[in-house]
This record gives sequence, C-alpha cells and structure tokens, in this order.
Amino acid sequence: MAIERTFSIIKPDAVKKNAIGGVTAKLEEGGLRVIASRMVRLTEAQAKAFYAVHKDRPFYGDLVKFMTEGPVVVQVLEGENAILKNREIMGATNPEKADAGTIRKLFGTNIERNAVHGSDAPETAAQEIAFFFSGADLAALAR
Ligand code: IDP
Ligand code: MG
Repeated sequence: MAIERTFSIIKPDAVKKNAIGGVTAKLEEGGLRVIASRMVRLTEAQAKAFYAVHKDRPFYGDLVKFMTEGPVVVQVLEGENAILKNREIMGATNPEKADAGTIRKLFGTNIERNAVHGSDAPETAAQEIAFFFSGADLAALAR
C-alpha cells in the first residue's frame, strides 16, 4: 500500500466545541500524520467554491453558511492509504449512523454539523490540498 496525502477540515462546530485537539488525536491514533495545518475563516466565495460539487443539492446554501460561521482548521494528512483511512476514522456523514469511536460519532452534532471534512478520492484529495496549500508550503514541511 502506498503512502498517500489527503485533505481534512476541522469544521466550525468542532472548533467551537474546543475539539481541535480531540479530533487531531483521533487522526494521529489512527496512523495519520499532520504535515500541514492552518486555522482560517472561510469566505463565502471560498466555501461556495470548495463545495461547488454540491451546488445543486438542497443543503448547499445552509452548508456554505455553516462553513463560514467561524474558524476552521485545514490540514494535510499523510500515511498509508491515508484517503480511505481518514474516511474510516471520520465515520459516516450522519453522526447518528457513524460507528462508535469515530470522529463524527464523538464530536458531530447532526448530518450537517458533522465535525470534519475528508477527501473522498485521490483526485479530490489533490484538488482540495491545492485549494488551500501551495507546493512550496508542502515542500518546506517535507520530512
Ligand atoms: P461527506 O462529508 O461525508 O463526504 P457529502 O455527501 O460530501 O458528505 O456532503 C458534504 C457535507 O454536506 C457533509 O459533510 C455535511 O456537512 C453536508 N451534508 C451532506 N448531506 C446533508 C444533508 O442531507 N443535510 C444537510 N447537510 C448535509
Ligand atoms: Mg464528500
């Protein structure tokens, strides 16, 4: 299995719950390494662009509002099979349906306010990393 990179957001609900450390600990315990991290307040334009794939879904407007209501932490995670592993550690989109011990079960509130974002495939991981981090940032941080 290959070492991969994936992209994660600790969403405004989890930041508000003072769970940046709790979320990050679950990622690290699961074998992922944070190789870049930054706290940002998304603009409406950034949130709309980031979630453009969902622009025709009924929840899009509320999602953009939620993602801009407070600061988030954007992170690049690295590890064996990182994309799938992160999705496992995150749990199902709806925290009520997420497995015990997953981030969304522990820290999520509902299907919208679900604590974290994680890339779902190699193509989206690359796009999402590039949305927030430059190649120069990542090169400077490489071990
Ligand atoms: P994912 O985050 O598990 O990949 P997606 O289907 O890609 O789930 O949806 C993106 C985000 O949109 C979710 O994490 C959640 O915040 C929000 N969302 C998804 N489905 C719903 C819904 O049915 N109602 C409200 N918000 C939703
Ligand atoms: Mg998704």
